[in-house]
Amino acid sequence: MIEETIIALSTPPGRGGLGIVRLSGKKAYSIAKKIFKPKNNSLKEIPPRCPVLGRIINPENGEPFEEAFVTYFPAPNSYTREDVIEISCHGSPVVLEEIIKLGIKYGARLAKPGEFTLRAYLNGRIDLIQAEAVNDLINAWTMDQAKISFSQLEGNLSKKINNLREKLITLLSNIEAIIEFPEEGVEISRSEINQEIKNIMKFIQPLIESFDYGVKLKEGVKVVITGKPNVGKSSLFNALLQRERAIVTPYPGTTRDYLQERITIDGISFILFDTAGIEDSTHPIEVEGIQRGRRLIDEADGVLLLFDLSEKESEEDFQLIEKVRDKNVIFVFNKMDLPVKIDKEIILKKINGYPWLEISAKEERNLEKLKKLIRKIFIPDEKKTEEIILSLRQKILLEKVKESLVGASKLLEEGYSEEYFMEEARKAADYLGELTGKIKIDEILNEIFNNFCIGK
Ligand SMILES: Nc1nc2c(ncn2[C@@H]2O[C@H](COP(=O)(O)OP(=O)(O)O)[C@@H](O)[C@H]2O)c(=O)[nH]1
Ligand SMILES: [Mg+2]
Repeated sequence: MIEETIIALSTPPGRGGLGIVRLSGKKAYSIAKKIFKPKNNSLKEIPPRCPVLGRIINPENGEPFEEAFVTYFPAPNSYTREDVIEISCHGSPVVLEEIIKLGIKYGARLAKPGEFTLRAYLNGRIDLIQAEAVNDLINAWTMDQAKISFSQLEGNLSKKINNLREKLITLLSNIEAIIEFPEEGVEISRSEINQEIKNIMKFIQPLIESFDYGVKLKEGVKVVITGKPNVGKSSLFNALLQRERAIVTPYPGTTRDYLQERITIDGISFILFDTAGIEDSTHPIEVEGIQRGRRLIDEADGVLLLFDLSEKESEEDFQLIEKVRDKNVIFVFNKMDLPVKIDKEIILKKINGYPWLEISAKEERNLEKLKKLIRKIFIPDEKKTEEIILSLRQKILLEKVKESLVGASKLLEEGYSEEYFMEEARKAADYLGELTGKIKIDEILNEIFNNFCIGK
């Protein structure tokens, strides 16, 4: 399969200032020579790693139809380690499609999602953790997330994992040597071995724990705004988004389905939900909206429960407090610009100990304070590891590593013979190998690269 030359549009589909078509494989250069003529007639070959200006032509009739810069990256100094050609031209869908058609006509085939990166992995330029980081970087919502992916792309997490695997393998081969050549007189005590295993575990555990934070970074922290009808949920939603996304009216029951939008607070991506509120209603549309709101609360990372300062508290407010009590919740007293009618003391007694705040969604008062509170309360502790795991695949493998190490350590402590211990420890080393892709599993590769965009 790696014999084939692949081609794809590497910029997003649609019209734009620039469009880039990329080719990788043995025929990339010859295809470029066929469909591209440098402006400088004396240039007989396309020089390596240097953009050359020229025209794209249809070789059948010699007719030029686009101006382009072509860059040639000869193997192995390219993204895929194969010969790569990048054709940078106008972002015109018809022109780009024509170039791709010509590429296919002269020997390339359309690339599958992530196939360029897959080749970079198969050809040994990057490992699997780095490949996943490429996709995470492309899909990052915030700079914080992008920076983590970039660090992984640079190989920092891989280095750590490789180190641990090497440590484990060295330990195993030392033990093997002792078993095979007892006459050499080399000795490692069982407690020394156990200590070494525990040292490795010390690195694994924080990585596993970092996933809770990582997944929040990657997917966004879900925050649901709830409260009685008319307390100002949609107004707060709009104020946080800084645009009139939700309809706001003085009539209760305006929001029937829920709305969701992303906002970034202090480098973290939040998904904000405006709901219909949890009111008892009989209108079928409203009932459905209210049920959806309830489900959202169950799945939320955080809840903002709103009260209306300008209205007397009601039984409904108290019920709502009970409903969200076991959640990560911030209580928000809205409409602080109006005369107070609510008995705040009664509410505060009920929400004893939970964070709360007064705001005015309408006059945008205390919104910055609220954002700070959201950031503080709704995000799991930032783990003190340098590396943060963003991928579930990585977390699951790390858990398996841990399990095997715990097992190995137990076998040692319980006095089983070395063979049993070594079998467990070897498993851990294999899982670490799977993590970086040193050990290759085809189904996993499909799963990873199918999530990529075409052209990457
Ligand atoms: N004075 C004042 N009115 C507000 C405030 N927030 C919302 N409102 C008004 O309260 C009414 C209901 O607001 P809305 O956001 O639709 O409430 P929801 O039903 O909870 O989504 C509207 O007339 C808003 O203009 C506020 O902070 N101060
Ligand atoms: Mg509303």
